Amino acid sequence: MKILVLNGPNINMLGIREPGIYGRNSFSDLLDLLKETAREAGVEVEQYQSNHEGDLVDKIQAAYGKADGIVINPAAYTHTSVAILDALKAVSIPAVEVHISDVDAREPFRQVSYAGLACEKTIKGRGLEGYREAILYLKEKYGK
Ligand code: CA2
Repeated sequence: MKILVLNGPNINMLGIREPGIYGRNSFSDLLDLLKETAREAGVEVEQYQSNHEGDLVDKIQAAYGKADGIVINPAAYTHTSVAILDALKAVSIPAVEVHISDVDAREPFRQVSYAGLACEKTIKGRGLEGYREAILYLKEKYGK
């Protein structure tokens, strides 16, 4: 089973500032967690991070016919991007939305998710562990 993990803008800056919101873990810790989870679950995980909306759209389109599941943290694009929503709908690959912080407990604009409309599950406020939960959920439901 192949799972594509997508991360949007500034996720590569994790651990550098705002530890009260995103925790002390770095982006490199996230990459380690993904590798460990892939091994544990027996799935193939590809991670892609970009600060550019179109690059994320391109990556979702390229997953068509290749990935069996998508885990996506669109970061700030969560709250603005109809393009990412449309790309997820176009490929129709089972997708899980992840947010490190509890977006519902933050500013009102963070409580709107476009991408989430194309995701069958949203995990928020669980820190990096949310990515692990999302991968295990997809493996459990669609694993082969
Ligand atoms: O909680 C999440 O996972 C978010 O998707 C993270 C995004 C934010 O825009 C979303 O509303 C919620 C931000 C990504 C990381 O931003 C940083 C900001 C300061 C220092 C380091 C990273």
